[in-house]
Amino acid sequence: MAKEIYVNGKFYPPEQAKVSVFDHGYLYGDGVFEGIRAYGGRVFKLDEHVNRLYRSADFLLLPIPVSKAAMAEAVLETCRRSGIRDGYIRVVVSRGEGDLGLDPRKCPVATVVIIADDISIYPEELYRQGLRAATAATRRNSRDALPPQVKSLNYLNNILAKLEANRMGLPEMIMRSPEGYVVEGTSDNLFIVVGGRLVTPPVYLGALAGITRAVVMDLADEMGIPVGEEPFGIFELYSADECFLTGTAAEVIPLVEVDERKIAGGAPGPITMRLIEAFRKRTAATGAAIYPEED
Ligand code: PXG
Repeated sequence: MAKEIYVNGKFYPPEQAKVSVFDHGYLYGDGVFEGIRAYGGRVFKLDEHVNRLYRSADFLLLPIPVSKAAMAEAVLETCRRSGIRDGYIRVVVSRGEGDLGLDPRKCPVATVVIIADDISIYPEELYRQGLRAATAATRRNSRDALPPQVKSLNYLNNILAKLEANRMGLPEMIMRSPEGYVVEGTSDNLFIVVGGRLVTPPVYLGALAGITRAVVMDLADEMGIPVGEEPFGIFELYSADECFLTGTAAEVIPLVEVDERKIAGGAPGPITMRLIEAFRKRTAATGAAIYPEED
């Protein structure tokens, strides 16, 4: 459980960890975030998450008041103070406290919050049986408006899609680009397997450059499975040999039904199962040590 929460360089018990109602993260969704996992006392892909956080903030011209190295150390220290070995870490950087107007010049310093908590994950049987999903009516944001590569505090189109999922009693939705290409889930990237090859939508179509996505591409490479980043539509999704989603929380999870159509006969495919196993080995064996004295 989160015991001590990092707010602007200091640690507070959860009930005392507070951010101003004048913070532009609250007033305008003006900020960025990361969701990170710890496995067995190690933070998985910590530098990659920190780098993505700073890239997202750079796009918003939002200066983060600590160095990347200090941010990585603050993440580890937050885990230590919460006694986390396996868990979920949320880093939030918002524009900071300002007045009620939009102008970011009124917010002299960004607010940095780090929470290390338990993780709620999909039940293990879903990794053996696979998820059901549907295509959402809500599209990904246009890259000409707010590029979806920016992991910003404005997740409203993902939330609208999640509300669709809730209404349909489904755990996930598949989101398309404004042009109708298949892009990703509400908080997961998507892969299909076609003729022994992995295909995932390119980032320029509006997919987040997922850290889990990159790990899966790397694992596939090591396993000699070809991988391509290519645009595809609903036809390729419905007729794929296999399909799975990837994300920090979901890891690698099979998708076996979309829009009440079975994919690959409605059961997880062999390449998906091999990748799930390889991913679990990778998360168990690598990462930044939270408790270095144990190494
Ligand atoms: N696409 C989107 C839109 C995301 O928000 C991913 C893909 C997967 O990326 P990573 O780097 O995690 O492999 C995300 C992940 C959660 C949660 O608690 C996760 C995300 C956002 C909000 C909540 O599962 N981001």
